[in-house]
Amino acid sequence: MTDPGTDEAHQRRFDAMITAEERIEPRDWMPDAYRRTLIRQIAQHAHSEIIGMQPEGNWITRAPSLRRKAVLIAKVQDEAGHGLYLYSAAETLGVGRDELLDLLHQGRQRYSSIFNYPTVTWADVGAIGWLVDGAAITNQVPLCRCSYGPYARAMVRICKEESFHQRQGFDILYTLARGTDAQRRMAQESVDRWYWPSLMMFGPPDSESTHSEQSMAWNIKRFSNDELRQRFVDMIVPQAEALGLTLPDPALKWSAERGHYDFGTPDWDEFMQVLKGNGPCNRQRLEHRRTAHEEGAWVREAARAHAAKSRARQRAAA
Ligand code: BYC
Repeated sequence: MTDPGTDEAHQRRFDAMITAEERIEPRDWMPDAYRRTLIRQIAQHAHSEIIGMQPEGNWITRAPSLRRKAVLIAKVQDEAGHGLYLYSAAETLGVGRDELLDLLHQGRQRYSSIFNYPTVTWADVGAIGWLVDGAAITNQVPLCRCSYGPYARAMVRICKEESFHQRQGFDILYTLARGTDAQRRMAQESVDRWYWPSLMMFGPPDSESTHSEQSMAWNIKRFSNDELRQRFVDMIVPQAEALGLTLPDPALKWSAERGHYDFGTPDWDEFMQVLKGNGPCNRQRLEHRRTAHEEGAWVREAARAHAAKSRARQRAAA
């Protein structure tokens, strides 16, 4: 049994580390609720990375040139890599990757709402890079200063790769926006579809966010959902101008008084429906993931057999 006196001392030390902006490492004592919050967020983030491979993976066979295809393959591979860093970070908190994947497959853990929308045109690959990766960077750069060491360190590398991803999305849209009329229309139509869902990526409004206050007190989240959403809008408005495309938001307007762009309200009913599993592609995404996992069983088995053989060989040689 743990001694309550010791727990109190641990809690005091933990609180002092958070106040001093120090990093919490896997072997440090941490409150159960802190551990559970991190597992929830990191797992959700990892699941988003691997489910996020599907909408873009859908275009690998149809990319319009060899160069675009090579770049897209590399980007989708990067996302698998991000998933791996993040599952590893979650494992330092005492959960297994298999366990987390089971929870995803059973629909008991979430992944980002954004990946439940379909990629119906090539321009969607550009819009995902520009808007979705753009939103991801805005959300994730502050996570490089998250109080949990392994998550913060994973974020540094992920953010570097995400900035490159955003540039490739911008480049696709820039090319289309300067192409034929049909290409320009395709780019605009795609931005029209992805703008609102990308604003929803930051989560519900602060007034509805259940976890923000505690996560900010623990230095897991450094800014609220609405603060990051505002930052994102401020970033993309001039970028849309450079692209020569418009954002489908009649309320968008510079506010000299606030020093920020005013913008409209996303359709939060739609967001809630997507979270409940009723988005356009929820069922398809999970089904595809489960099938990929089942079909990959022989790879995991072969890797385990190989590891066992290598260990046996090492033992024999020692
Ligand atoms: N989608 O209290 P709140 C990528 C849930 S991958 C689904 O504000 P929190 C990429 C939330 O979980 C990008 N669910 O929550 C990959 C909670 O429900 P539960 C992924 C959402 O955690 C491939 C409830 O709503 N990035 O960039 O304080 C290709 C209340 O919300 C969403 C990350 O995961 C959502 N959008 O804040 C290209 C970043 N929003 O769990 C690109 C790390 C909220 O109580 N995560 N919910 O049932 C975070 O920063 C935070 O978890 C969030 C939400 C800002 C997302």
